[in-house]
Amino acid sequence: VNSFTFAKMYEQAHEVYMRRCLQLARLAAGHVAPNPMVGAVLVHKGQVIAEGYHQQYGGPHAEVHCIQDALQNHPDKIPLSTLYVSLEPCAHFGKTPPCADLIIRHQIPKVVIGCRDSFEKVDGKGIAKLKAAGIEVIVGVLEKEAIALNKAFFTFHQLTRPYITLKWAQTANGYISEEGKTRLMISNDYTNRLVHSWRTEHAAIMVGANTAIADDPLLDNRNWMGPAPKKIVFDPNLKVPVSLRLFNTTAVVIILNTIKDAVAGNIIYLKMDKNSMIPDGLRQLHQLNIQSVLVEGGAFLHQSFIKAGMWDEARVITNKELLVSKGVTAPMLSEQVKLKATVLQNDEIIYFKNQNNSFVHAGTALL
Ligand code: AOF
Ligand code: ZN
Repeated sequence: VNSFTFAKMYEQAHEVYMRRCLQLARLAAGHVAPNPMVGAVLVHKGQVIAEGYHQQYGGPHAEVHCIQDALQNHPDKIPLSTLYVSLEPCAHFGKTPPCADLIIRHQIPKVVIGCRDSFEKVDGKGIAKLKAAGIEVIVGVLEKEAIALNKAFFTFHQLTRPYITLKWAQTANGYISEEGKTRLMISNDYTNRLVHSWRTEHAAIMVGANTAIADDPLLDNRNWMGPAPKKIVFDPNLKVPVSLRLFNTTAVVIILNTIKDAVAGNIIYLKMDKNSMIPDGLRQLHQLNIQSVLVEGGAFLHQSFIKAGMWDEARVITNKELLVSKGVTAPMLSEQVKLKATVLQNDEIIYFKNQNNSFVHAGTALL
């Protein structure tokens, strides 16, 4: 066995343990946002002796759970083990004390990290702290997967705007509405429920003023379990009446407009710059800590996001049996990477990724 093979073996071993971290991290899906999902394992002589993950927003981080597990079962082995963690250990006092300090205190000699944390209070400081304490640190094992796992979190912190998912439903021949009809029923019970699961996985849902008025949607997630997303109406000229059904809710409703900043009950009016509505609107949503938005149309709003280049993913539902002869055509994506297509009943569901946002890698965990 030559040294090259040894190197390869170690690399693969790192990946095996990191894969377990990612698996653990995913157990918290839906429970930790806007925090990232994070998993950790402690390995002693090739054996996993402890595991942990960030389980609850505001609760202990992955490293804390993992080290607690080790303290119960293998306390003597901790200073002789390697800690694997899918995200850089934190260095700040947030809702919990810094994980880097905990690792140092327990004299763990080596830490293998999936990817760096781009949250400004961490952003390399955790790695620096560990190194300064003499700990051997390896960064970037299964990095693409680790980033993809928390794609909204990284987009939010690196691009200072929410992660944007565009969603629309179209007929077999590419129309999203039919001329002369107020409502074209493209979706069915299956796709409706799917859309509600998508809504639940985002921090907010957005529609344009015309769609809000024409469809009078509830914009809630009643057909899926989980926290209620905020509702956003893109209404530059404030023409949407508050008598619409979407306002009849305890959820926060944000109205992006060009006229006023104000708060009225659960309604927040945010004034955007007329000349750069999308970038400025998104900047303000970032300030409100909204990490991800599902944009549900209509076509004009979708096109505005596409034109601004400010979108990350598109999810298109095509009813393969429905044809109309005249209407509004579906948005066009110029830069698109087709990631996956599935068929649900009579519908094809296609996922696209904006390839210009290169740092959000299409790892296995993307979808
Ligand atoms: C870690 N391990 O398991 C997680 C980390 O408010 P706090 O104290 O919970 O801190 C939240 C920030 O900590 C979050 O924005 C992210 O940067 C990092 N999350 N760090 O060391 C973990 N979940
Ligand atoms: Zn931490």
